[in-house]
Amino acid sequence: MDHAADAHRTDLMTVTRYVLNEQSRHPEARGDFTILLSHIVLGCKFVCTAVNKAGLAKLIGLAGETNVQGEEQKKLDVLSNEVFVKALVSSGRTCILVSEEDEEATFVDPRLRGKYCVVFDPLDGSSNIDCGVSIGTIFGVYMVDKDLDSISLDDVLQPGKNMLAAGYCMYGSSCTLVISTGYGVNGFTLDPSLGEFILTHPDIKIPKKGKIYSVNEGNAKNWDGPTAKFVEKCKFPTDGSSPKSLRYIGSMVADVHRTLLYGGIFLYPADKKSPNGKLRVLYEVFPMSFLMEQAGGQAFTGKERALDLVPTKIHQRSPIFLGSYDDVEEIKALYAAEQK
Ligand code: AFP
Repeated sequence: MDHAADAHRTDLMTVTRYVLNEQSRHPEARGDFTILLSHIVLGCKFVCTAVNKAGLAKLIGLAGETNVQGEEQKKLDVLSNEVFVKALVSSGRTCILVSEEDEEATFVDPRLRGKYCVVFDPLDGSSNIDCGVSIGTIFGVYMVDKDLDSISLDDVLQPGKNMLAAGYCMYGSSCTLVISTGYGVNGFTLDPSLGEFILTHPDIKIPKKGKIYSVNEGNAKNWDGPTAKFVEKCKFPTDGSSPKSLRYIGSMVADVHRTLLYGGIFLYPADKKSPNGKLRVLYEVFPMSFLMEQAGGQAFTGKERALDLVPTKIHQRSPIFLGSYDDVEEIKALYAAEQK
């Protein structure tokens, strides 16, 4: 038995320990955010287990189908939503929840209310479940600073720059939680033997310029001028540099995770058919833009800094270009040139 290695294993930076350390930045904090995060982490662990056994348990059947025991099955995204809603409400620290799965926002029962609003996509990329591609949960957290009896939808219809924290959990070859509380970005990997997320990617910084672009090129015929020019330049650079590689999974968490670690740009632009793009502002565009900026990258909508956008509807969409600082600068320059 390697006792030295075992002793080393007892000094692990778990996500809870990390957030408790972070709490010391705020002497007035009473541990509410740590409690909220531990409930989000519980939801991620539960969904991770469900995703891992999806093929075996036939959990991926359509909602309403029955399994061999004759019990009604739930589709994984429906199940994941229930898990997160229950985990967040039972934390006693939330007042408004916005989920991709629910048409309306959930206003938490006044007896269970706390000061945080959580916006989330419980299982993003779920059309990829059946073929085992990485999928994930995306979340963002706002704080309300007023009497909890007077909360309204406006408390979540805030620009992304007002988010207190954002993150995602990717269910892939390993289960990875990436989070920022506004002081950089850190990545944790679930150690299944301990059931704990361990800090494996401290202080993630995105390369200033990348060699990869990531987009659904099947939509190219409907793109606007700047997007078409940008992608053309990725393939046929005119400055003597090498062409970029194309990588596109079609699961935002996986595409953004690769972009964060390897650099490059992820884009889901507007097109003639979808003038606002596809991705949702509150629980896709904002959390990922928050993480990109915290890692030293940028996020742009085609008109403005993504985190400055003020949403007017909870399920609003926006075009998005995010990734390495220099790559996003290029697309910004193309849009600026078109304005002239
Ligand atoms: P699904 O949840 O329907 O699979 O959509 C995934 C997603 O919202 C996001 O994760 C992807 O980046 C994007 O859509 C992919 O969209 P396209 O299939 O249009 O490329």
